[in-house]
Amino acid sequence: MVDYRREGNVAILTVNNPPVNAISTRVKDGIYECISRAKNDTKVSVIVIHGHGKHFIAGADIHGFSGQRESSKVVATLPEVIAFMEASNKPIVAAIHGTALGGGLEIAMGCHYRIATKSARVGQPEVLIGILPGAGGTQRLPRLCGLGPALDLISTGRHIKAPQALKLGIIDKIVSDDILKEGIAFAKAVIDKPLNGRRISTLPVKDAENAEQLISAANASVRKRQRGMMAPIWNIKAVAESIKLPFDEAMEKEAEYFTVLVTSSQARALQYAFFSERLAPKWEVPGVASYNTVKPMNIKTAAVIGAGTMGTGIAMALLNARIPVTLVEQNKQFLEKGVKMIQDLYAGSVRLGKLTADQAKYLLSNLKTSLSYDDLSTVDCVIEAVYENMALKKEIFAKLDNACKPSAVLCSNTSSLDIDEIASATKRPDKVIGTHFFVPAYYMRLLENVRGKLTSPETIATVQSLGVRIGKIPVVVGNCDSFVGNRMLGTYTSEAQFLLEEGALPHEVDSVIKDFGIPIGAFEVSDLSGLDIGWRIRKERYEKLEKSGKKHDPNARFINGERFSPLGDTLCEKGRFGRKTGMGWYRYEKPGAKEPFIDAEITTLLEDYSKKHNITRRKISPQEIFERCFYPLINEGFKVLEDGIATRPEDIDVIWINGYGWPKYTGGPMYYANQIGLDKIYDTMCYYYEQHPTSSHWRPSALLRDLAKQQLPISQWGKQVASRL
Ligand code: T1G
Repeated sequence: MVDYRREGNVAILTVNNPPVNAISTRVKDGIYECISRAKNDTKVSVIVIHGHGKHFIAGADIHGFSGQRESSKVVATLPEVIAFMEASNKPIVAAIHGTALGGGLEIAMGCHYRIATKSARVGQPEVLIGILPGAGGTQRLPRLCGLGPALDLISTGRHIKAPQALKLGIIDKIVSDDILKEGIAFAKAVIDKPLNGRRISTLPVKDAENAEQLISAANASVRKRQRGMMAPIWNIKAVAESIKLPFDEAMEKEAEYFTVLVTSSQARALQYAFFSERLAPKWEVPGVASYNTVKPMNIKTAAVIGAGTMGTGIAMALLNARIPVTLVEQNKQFLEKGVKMIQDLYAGSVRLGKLTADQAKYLLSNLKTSLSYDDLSTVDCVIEAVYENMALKKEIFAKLDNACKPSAVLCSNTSSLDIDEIASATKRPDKVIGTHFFVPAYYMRLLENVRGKLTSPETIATVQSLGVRIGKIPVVVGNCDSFVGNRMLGTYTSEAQFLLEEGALPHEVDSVIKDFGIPIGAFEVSDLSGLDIGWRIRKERYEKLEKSGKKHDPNARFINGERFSPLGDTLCEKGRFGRKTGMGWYRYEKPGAKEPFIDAEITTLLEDYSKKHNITRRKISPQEIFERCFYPLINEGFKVLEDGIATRPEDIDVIWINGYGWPKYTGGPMYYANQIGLDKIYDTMCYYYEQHPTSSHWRPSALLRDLAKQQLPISQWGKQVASRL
């Protein structure tokens, strides 16, 4: 785990715990033992510590917080090991490459010098997994780089690159990529230098005089950006101790606050989410194939069909990953508008300092445009992103099938339509798959990859690997109406509207949703994305219905015996499409404005609606709003598992956290259900099903019922799921 060797008078400690050199008990013990050995070795004058493989040390082993701890040979805790390093009279140099994160940076701060390669990153990301730096990070970092930057880094968990770390004084020098050679050379140069002033715990906190202002600014930022999370608050509290107490006493406070957080349900949920996000790309379709049995195709070039918001966003996601893209539109004007959108977004990134002008120019140089599918004969992959219309998509896929080489993978960015039907327009259904991106596609991390009946394992592997390459978290799901995310969302939006019919107002429903931690309410999001989008899809469904001989009544509150709310259609008929028209479920100052206002017209519309349909409006409690919005959504998640549309509960949680703003600190809907208690969810579902028998989303899932009886931990639901498929 930690290797020791000596080169002349330099002791070299190599941490070797793949894949990221996480600090397990054995690594901690190994560091202690090797430092002791170096201290006692009279031939050693200086010590270098570095990491084997891609990283220096990426922090404590996250498995260790909830799982069983390995027993330790050495009694010292990690903070004690770091204090032991700092106290050494032989200088210790941390030679950093890859990342020095969490406990990794804390170990580096226990050293007397830190050097790093230019691409190395450092940070204290503990807050992101619900805890705080528990090995002196909250006390040494403000001494090293100042209170302001330390509060920022520790409360946000963001990583910074070596050049910025150098500016902040976190590292002493940037060196070439041959990190060990550089470490040894640096070590030799500091052998005789006095260590006074190099032991960070002995230094004063920089910027202490501005503490009050800096701490209150950090707290204000947390309240705004990390609403509902307890860890950022405790992280700030721990850093604040650095200006109130001497180092040793403040370390005791750090340990105390660490215990509060590490035992919290938010920390467990965040750590579950951490591992779930890393599980998602490792797809598994029981009985078909899995990520470790199939090789993906290498995508060298891609095309995107449609230069609207979605198409341009997808093109940017590909360009950002250095994949050359041909953007195709049917009309020159649309194409030019799309290109301008991309150029403007890159120009914005340059203004914000996220890209240099040269980088933006390079990315744009990989963008080609075309008005003809004939230009797509050599691309490896095409992503269609036109509006949701089956006939149009089939026409496009038939054309693509003719124009593209036989090995090209054809993807649809549909958010709800049948992938098998789209694939049926081609002679290569094995190479057709859904790649459902989320707006804005260059930013949102979720990629819901929808496999059709005939999609080949190689095609699945290809889009999963493409997803990782373009920085997404790809999740494989099966083909059904609206797939996983939107299928579950459907129950939530329906129920939110039923609540309006019965007495609630949009802002009342939205505030319960936001209080739970979803950043934007159901009606606010509907106004943001435009009510007309759903209306267009519904109108297609009404047309289908009419074609099958059933007349659609625009006032109908039931379709095929199922409760339905025509309120969304009513708003659209009045031209209330949301923000873009300055009115939707809310009123806006002008079209395109962001701030929603309660609209008296909507209140009157709802009252008239209830009267017309003989519904007595009543005050609906926040608890009822919560259960009615979220329990059917959770229940639908169990049905999705039952149907084999998702194969793991973790995948559903990843979808909701990364595509729909579900608060990560609750772990996702399935994990959260487990926290509430599946028996409680099941009983509540039964209760509401009796009240609302015409809404099938209240019918409790059989899987939920069975799991509720068994009280299995979420990691073992898979067996139940597999036994049903
Ligand atoms: N513990 C255990 N496993 C870890 C790990 C960790 N800290 N970090 C990564 N892994 C696993 C991960 O699950 C995956 O496993 C593999 O490594 C590659 O990761 C004392 C209390 C380092 C930037 O929070 O941010 O220190 O899926 O897919 O994109 O005060 O991993 O292959 O089986 O993410 O190249 C603080 C978390 C801990 C760092 C690499 N440290 N890690 O990214 O690969 S708490 C963190 C990351 C702590 C101290 C406190 C990233 C990465 P598998 P990956 P990557």
